[in-house]
Amino acid sequence: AEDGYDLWLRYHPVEAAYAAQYKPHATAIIGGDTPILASAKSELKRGLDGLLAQDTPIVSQPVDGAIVLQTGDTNLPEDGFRIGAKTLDGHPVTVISARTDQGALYGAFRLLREIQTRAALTDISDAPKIKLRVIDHWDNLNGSVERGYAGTSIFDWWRLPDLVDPRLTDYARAEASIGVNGVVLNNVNAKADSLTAPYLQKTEAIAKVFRPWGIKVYLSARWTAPIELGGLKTADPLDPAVQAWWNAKADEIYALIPDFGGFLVKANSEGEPGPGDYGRNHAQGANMLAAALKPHGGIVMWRAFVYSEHDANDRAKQAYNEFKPVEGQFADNVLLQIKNGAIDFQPREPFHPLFGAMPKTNEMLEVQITKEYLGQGTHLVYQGPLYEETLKADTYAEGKGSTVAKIIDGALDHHALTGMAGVSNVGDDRNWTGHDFSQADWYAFGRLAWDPDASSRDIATDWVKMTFSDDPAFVKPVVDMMMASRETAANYMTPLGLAHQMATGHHYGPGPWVCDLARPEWNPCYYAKADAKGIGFDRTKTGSDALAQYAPAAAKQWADPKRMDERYLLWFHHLPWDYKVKSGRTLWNELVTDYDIGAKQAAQMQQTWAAMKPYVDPERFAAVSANLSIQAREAKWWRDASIAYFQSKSGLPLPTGIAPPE
Ligand code: GCW
Repeated sequence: AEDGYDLWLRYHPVEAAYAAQYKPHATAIIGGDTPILASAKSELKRGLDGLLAQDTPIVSQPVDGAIVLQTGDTNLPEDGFRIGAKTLDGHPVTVISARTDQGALYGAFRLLREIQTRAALTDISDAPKIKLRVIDHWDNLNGSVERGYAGTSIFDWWRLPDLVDPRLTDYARAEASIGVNGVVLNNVNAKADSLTAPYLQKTEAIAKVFRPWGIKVYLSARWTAPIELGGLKTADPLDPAVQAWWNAKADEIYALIPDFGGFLVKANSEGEPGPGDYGRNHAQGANMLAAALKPHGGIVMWRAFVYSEHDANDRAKQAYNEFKPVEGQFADNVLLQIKNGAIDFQPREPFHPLFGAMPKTNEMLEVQITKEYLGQGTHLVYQGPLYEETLKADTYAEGKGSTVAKIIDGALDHHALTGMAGVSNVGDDRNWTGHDFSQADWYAFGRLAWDPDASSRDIATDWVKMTFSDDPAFVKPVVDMMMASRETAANYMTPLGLAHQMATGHHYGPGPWVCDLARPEWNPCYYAKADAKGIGFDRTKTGSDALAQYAPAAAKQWADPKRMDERYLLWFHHLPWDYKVKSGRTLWNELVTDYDIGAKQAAQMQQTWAAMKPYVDPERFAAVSANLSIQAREAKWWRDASIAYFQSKSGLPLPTGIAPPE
């Protein structure tokens, strides 16, 4: 049955004409026997056997048409590869050459992708631009997944290390196929238990599965582990006993897992403990852990997602206010992991003001693959364009062209330690991600972490071909639908730069009226600030002045409501209902129109998909259809609930042509 388990690694036979073209160049597989090369050979065999409907031998001597994995090419960048035709001992072969085993593995996956997408086989060379390409699981040790919408965790901590689910190998294959080389196994809201000896044994068992696929394991570290596990009185990073505890813990971990990646830390945010509890700053905290990991080659990913109710004037400003003052103080094996925007994975946010603001610090980007604020497990919202928008955003930190991509790939400030993290959307559902189309977000994350300059449309095109069908009659409309889907969701959830209008706690449906939560910055009303006169969050000089956290040239693009991209309008400005937007409509009429467009676009996706029936297997066709009908219904719910609430503030009639709520 077509249950989506194979993801984009769906090696179904290509059409005969293509097979005839590829077969002469895929007669056999040759390569060394290291664990990673063994993975590469087994994947090539699996892929070629399936795609070309043949039995591809793994041989040890060159034969005509063999695919040869060659490593040790020091002319190539680490983990890069080159694929090209060569003659070996008189035999015409295709060589995948690389410097490292991992590079050869990536080359093998790339060759398969070329066949899956029916590309003409030509010479290719490629290398990752970002060093750490990391998936963050928010998986709890009890099997639940924070903000997970695809079942429970794939890590069965209960049965590990004795029972190692073979599914973990398929998981590792999928991650390796998109270039992911690190996985954080547990939630950033961490429990100390994950650092106890029994759990480290379990982690080691997972590391053993991941290692042959070039993937390192990392753990989220609980700040107060020295107290909870070590019986110490404090977790003060400047206390020698605390330092000694972490040093010993690092030694213990590396004795078990010599290639352990390091720690991810959420400190002093949303109630998690941290160095701030002892009057120490983030750099002092991060550096203490970094020192413990350093002798072993480990790194710390320190999250910049911090905010508290004590500074609620503008939550969007808090991270910058806390981190900017410690610029230049982080150890060289620390990365500051910054969410794409300053609030929290909204349908649209301007890029985070910390990007470019700390040139001496290794800055990495965190995006959410799981769709906490984007319809979760049921809405089709392809996030490639959202990630791309952030990566292409110009911070102007060092003049024009200082994009987020150039900051996180190290080019702008010459950093060698670079990274991009994605919060996983994987669970134990048969198809891994719940919604079949949510696989595309995972895929796009990997491709963009490999090449932050890649195009989300090209990525969607590859994904669609690999996952469903390469028939142009299918590919074009489906890719168009995916590309429009994020804008559609922004329209029916939070048009014109509104943010955080989702209902409390679960963040699924609309809740713009919620205004009574104890923590002001958790209330949707705090973000929209709608009243009888107008709507929007004033982040200019007359308001919170969050704009001033951006480089002047970046701030300029949003300073004047008349001259800006209106998709960010209410993020930065509080405006009267009768304010005239670029379309000539009043702000009120525009807002209503946008909600309505979003709802109509969501309904339209159902028609697009209905016409795709001949190209899709019945199982996945039905599953996607069902989700699209939920989405269309809920887009209307979003529209109607939001309009009704904002109308209770504006007191204005609906513009002509807009049907009243049903
Ligand atoms: O957006 C918030 C989520 C929390 C999450 C937090 C974070 C892991 O609602 O569930 O906690 O972000 O990123 O730390």
